[in-house]
Amino acid sequence: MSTATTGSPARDGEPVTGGPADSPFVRACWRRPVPHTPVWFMRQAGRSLPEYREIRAEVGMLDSCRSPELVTEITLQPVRRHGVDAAILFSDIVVPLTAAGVDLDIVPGTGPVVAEPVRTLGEVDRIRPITAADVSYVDEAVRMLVAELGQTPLIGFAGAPFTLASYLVEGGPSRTHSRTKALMYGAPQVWHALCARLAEITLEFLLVQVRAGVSAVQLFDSWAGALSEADYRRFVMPHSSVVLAGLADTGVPRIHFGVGTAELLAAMGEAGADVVGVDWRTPLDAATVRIGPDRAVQGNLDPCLLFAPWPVIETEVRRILTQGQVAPGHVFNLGHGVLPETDPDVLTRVAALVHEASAR
Ligand code: 1CP
Repeated sequence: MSTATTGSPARDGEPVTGGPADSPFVRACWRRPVPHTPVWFMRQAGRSLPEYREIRAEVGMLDSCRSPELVTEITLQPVRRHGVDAAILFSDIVVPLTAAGVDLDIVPGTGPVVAEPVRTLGEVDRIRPITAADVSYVDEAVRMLVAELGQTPLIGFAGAPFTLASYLVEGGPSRTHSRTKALMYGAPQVWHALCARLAEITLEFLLVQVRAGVSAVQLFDSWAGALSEADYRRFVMPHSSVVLAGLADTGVPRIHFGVGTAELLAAMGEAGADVVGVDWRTPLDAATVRIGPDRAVQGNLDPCLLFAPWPVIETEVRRILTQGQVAPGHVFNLGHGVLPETDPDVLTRVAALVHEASAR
């Protein structure tokens, strides 16, 4: 493979030769031919890796996200270990919220906890827009990583307005998202003001990552599956569309992912995605029918399957590769993040199997 990079966007015709923009991962996102199906794992960096746990034993989660050196090391760990086709920036969806002045912490064993939940217009107004300077540590980490990664693409990411709003309105993780929905249905003007502000913050956070050199972005709307399609289209999609449309001319593919989104797959594509992430509940061939021919798919091994005996895992990986061939582009992944108890050697073996079984 040539090492030449052309800064030109990979979209609409002109092939880009060499560099991460010509990697199997980015090519699959653009529905171009690939030498093998690319694979990475959501939450590949993190608690399943002993080398991660060792680093984190001494540093808090948000402090590690704000240290470009630690972010670089933690992001590279799964790339070295598993031979995956892409790295994902080590950060968290709540990092831009802290930069916007929200008082929150990531509590071990719980997740993000917000000191003062946001439920009124006055509280929305206190969340300020961010500038690149507010997240300069992210810019620095991405630049360091791009230099280290060479041909391997780096994925940037952010949380989508609904999923971020859910943490802000609930004050922390929620199973039902009941307060979030109460605000959405009961005070739609507050809801839309909150999501508009979050879309603005998310777009700037992603643009910082794109300007610093990420090769793709993923917008995580992890909890959007809690909504009906009608409510998704009315209350959420317009805001996620602002984010995705704001990235349309950057030349990097946009992945849009949520859990339990079988009924939302078409809408999540229409929101402005190049790749739609699919959880394990919908086979990729059926998902492709819903999403249509203009977008690639990403997924979708059940993370719990990694605890099954190897022959069971192998059968499932091969099934997903076969069903993924129906899609105009397929990036192999899990249907949601790696669970902390996962044996990392199994992930390495899955990555190797995906490469070997899909080699063309
Ligand atoms: O101490 C620790 O290690 C904390 C665990 C942890 C980690 C490793 C949290 C707290 N965040 C992260 C990193 C992280 N978060 C990454 C980078 C790692 C990688 O992918 O390789 C990413 C992409 C995220 C994104 C994220 N954070 C999402 C969207 C993805 C998803 O899994 O759906 C969400 C919903 C969060 C919130 C969050 N942060 C942390 C936890 C435990 C949670 C979930 C809490 C809940 O259940 O609501």
